[in-house]
Amino acid sequence: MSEQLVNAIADMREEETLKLVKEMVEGGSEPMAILGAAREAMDIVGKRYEEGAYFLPELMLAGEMLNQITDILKPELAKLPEIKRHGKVLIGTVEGDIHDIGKDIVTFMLDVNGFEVRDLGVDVPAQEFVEAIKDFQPQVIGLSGFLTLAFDVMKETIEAIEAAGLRDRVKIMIGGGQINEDIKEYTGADAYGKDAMAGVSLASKWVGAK
Ligand code: B12
Repeated sequence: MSEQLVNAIADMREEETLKLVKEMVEGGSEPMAILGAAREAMDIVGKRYEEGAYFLPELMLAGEMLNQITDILKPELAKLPEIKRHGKVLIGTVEGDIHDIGKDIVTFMLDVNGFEVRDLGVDVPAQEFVEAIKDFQPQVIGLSGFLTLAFDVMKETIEAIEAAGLRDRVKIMIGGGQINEDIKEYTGADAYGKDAMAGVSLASKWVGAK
């Protein structure tokens, strides 16, 4: 069924996609596994876009379908065993990048796991992160980005936090479609989280939650 879902999303069959997701949820499929299939489908959509088989409207429809899938899964995700913690996380998609579906899932998962999260939204300038750190006093910062140009912007954002004398007060995690360990090294972040649960685990570890 998971393969069927990957194909339905990748081929832009919206109605079938939503029907399948509902059936999978009712059949007891793991919500994280359903998200995994959606992510696999997004890679196919991305490739078709790169190859010129899909255009911007398809990317947009893929984004919409993903949002609808997330909405169906949210009540299920909220039922996952809660990891004990408590702390503040400031999150946002870095300047120049407007992808927010992945970030919103991370925000949601942090929230249902009891973190106080301030979400600065998308296309967030470095200085806005700096000001929000002063105001909100988070222990953890989450930077999200899906474009390759986000790598440099993440680096600049972390440099701005450092220049403001705030780097020692916060742990910084980064994530998003193309982010990996090498980008973590490049940007000077403390860690890279491959998915929302990794973000929750990192934040929990950093605030000393067991
Ligand atoms: C949907 C989509 C869009 C939608 C976004 C809608 C939205 N509201 O977000 C729209 C149509 C708006 C869009 C626009 C563009 N897009 Co686009 N898009 C995609 C697509 C298909 C899916 C992205 C997505 O949402 N994935 C699903 C989520 C759930 O992703 P995820 O990685 O599984 O998320 C998890 C982790 O990454 C992690 N995570 C995410 N953030 C964080 C943060 C932290 C702190 C942590 C710990 C973890 C974490 O947790 C998430 C949940 O588990 C990708 C292709 C792909 N393969 O990803 C292209 C893609 C990212 N887009 C691309 C491009 C080129 C664009 C445009 C430039 C197109 C254009 N010509 O205008 C614009 C960019 C505009 C801008 N300035 O940002 C390229 C980027 C290429 C590159 N090298 O930079 C991609 C890779 C497609 C491709 N292969 O060419 N896009």
